[in-house]
Amino acid sequence: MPVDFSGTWNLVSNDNFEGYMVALGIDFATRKIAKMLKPQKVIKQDGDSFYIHTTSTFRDYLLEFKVGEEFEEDNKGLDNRKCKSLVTWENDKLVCVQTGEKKNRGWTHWLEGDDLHLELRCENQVCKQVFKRA
Ligand code: YOG
Repeated sequence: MPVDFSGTWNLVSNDNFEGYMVALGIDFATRKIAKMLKPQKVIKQDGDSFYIHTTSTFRDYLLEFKVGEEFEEDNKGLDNRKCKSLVTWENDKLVCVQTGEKKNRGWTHWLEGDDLHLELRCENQVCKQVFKRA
């Protein structure tokens, strides 16, 4: 059975989100708000087609892609930098490389027990998030 990330997921931990936001150049006032948030992810997966909607009381971000097909990402409402993104499978992990102005930018999703894990990377910073099913 291939892995299926579909579902509604609530953030339960968020390690070094501050460092990740600093690396992205997010200003102090926005960081202060952002780190209080408990975002929710709604993921719809149909084979290699993904819809990932990250929502919060402050801002939301929608990403739709197919694994193996590079796309333009605008990061609207986040750092607003455009990049070229490519998501691939590495075994059961979903790995995104975001090529652009920021070095070493990307993220990895995987399932561990009943939890959804997300590692967010930018430059020398790694943020580790864990989500539980709503
Ligand atoms: O997820 O790319 O699931 O897109 C990363 C926030 C905070 C806005 C959230 C809004 C980076 C202010 C998306 C938080 C910080 C701070 C809720 C992570 C930037 C701005 C949207 C992400 C992938 C993988 C799918």
